[in-house]
Amino acid sequence: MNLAHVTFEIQDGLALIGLNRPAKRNAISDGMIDELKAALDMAAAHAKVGVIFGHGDHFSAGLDLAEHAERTPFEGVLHSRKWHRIFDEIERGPIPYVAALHGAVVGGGLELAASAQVRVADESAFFGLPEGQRGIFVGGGGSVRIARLMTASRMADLMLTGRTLSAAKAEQLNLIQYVAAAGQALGEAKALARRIASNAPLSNFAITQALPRIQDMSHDDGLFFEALMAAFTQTSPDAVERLRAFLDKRADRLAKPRD
Ligand code: 1HE
Repeated sequence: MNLAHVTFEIQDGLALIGLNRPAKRNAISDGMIDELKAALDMAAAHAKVGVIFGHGDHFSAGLDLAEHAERTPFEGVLHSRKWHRIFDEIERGPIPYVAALHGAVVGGGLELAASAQVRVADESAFFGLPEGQRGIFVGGGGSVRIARLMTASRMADLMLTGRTLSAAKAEQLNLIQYVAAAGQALGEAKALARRIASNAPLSNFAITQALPRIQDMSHDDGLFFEALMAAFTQTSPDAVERLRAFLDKRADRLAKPRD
């Protein structure tokens, strides 16, 4: 597949996926979402971790409103369900993702970012859900993912008032985990991704596959599923060697916190 709205590159075992419609502020069109799906498939086949970022001055201005204005309600449902499938591939797929955020991270752009396991934003980033102003609703999984990250009440506030949040505020409200200096989001995201890539692949798989599903379970089912997953990861030769390396004092000890 020729990519026109997304870039794809493998670098140090990482898949770098760039949203690439800067003239339209990386608004997510049908073409872009199809290419994003193709890029996710390539990443799963060739990389241990993916990094999603935006070319130009913004991560993404969200849904392509010009295309959306032409959709019938039924087409709207199908469109939303397609985004759900593709963003689920990021949140619950075979490899973890780090989102590198700057500029606008709004609407569907924030829904995309929320599907990554780790989000790092630089100081230029601003976050918002202007769906109320546009007369629409979230459709990319935001009412599930964003509400869980920041609480439904915080999300309702963003949607009702249309206000935007700075990176510092977004970190305080659990929308993101890291704030980087201006221009450093991608560099930080790659550094985090390299660190994640050094984990046992089966542990990363368990984290991306099991952790979000356990959040959907009852207390008892969650604990049982956790025990099965723990036993399963422990059987890999990788785990056996990593545990032995620690006990033989060949493994790195934990570093002190940076902040
Ligand atoms: C777009 C879009 C878009 C820009 N769809 N074309 N998202 C929004 O409501 C955010 C809408 N965008 C903005 O508020 C601003 O564009 C920005 C703050 C992100 C950037 O401002 P600025 O001044 O740098 O750019 P601009 O002049 O507004 O936009 C440049 C071009 O990008 C312009 O097109 P041009 O042909 O006139 O040059 C814009 O029309 C175009 N553009 N954003 C289409 N979003 C699955 S449900 C998810 C629901 C949502 O995502 S709702 C939130 C939608």
